[in-house]
Amino acid sequence: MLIIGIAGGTGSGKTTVVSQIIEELKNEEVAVISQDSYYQDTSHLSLEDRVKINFDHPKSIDFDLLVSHLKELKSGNSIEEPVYSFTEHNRTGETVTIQPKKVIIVEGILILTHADIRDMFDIKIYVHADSDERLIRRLKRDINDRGRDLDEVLWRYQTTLKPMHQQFIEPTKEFADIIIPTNRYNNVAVDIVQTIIKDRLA
Ligand code: UZR
Ligand code: MG
Repeated sequence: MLIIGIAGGTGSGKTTVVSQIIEELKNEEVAVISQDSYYQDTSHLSLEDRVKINFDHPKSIDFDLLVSHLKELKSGNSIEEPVYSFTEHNRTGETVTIQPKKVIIVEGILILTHADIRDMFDIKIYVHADSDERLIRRLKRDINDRGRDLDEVLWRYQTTLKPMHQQFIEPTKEFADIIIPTNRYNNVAVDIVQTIIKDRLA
């Protein structure tokens, strides 16, 4: 089994890189796990209080559960990945069954901040885009897909996303084996990663 961690700031293009990497893999060969599914269970809080959570701080992630799930997969067992709701800012109570696969990809802004998780990755990737690019992408996504407005997104960016990025996310670049620049479309880096995967699987 090959476990690949893909980190990078919000709007850096992690999701795009993941879908490009797995394009040539068969469904039965790969599973993708998102850090978003592992936000802490916040059922004990009201929605009003959950909105105030700092979702860009490492403590918002249930790393214990993520570590234990990766260990299960490594041992050949399936896991129940929690399903997260961005409108409720909480787990839905539902889960999806993830079977162990030859390639497991874990993606998320904070996944390289945790030493135990870093140790479990065979390949660590950091996706880099300039902060203005990332802000543009984040604005478009939050306004078009998540029903937020311009002022709210900019306020969150300045007060939370930017400082958390500088404090926790950007420094994890030094742990990366590969840094993929995504200011523009980049297929060379993806080709290289695909070649490494094929090589390891052969
Ligand atoms: P990516 N996030 C939400 O917007 N709502 C939640 O309930 C949980 C997380 C955001 C989080 C972070 N920040 O910046 C982003 N906020 O999801 C990470 N606010 O996801 O890497 O796809 O941008
Ligand atoms: Mg994403």
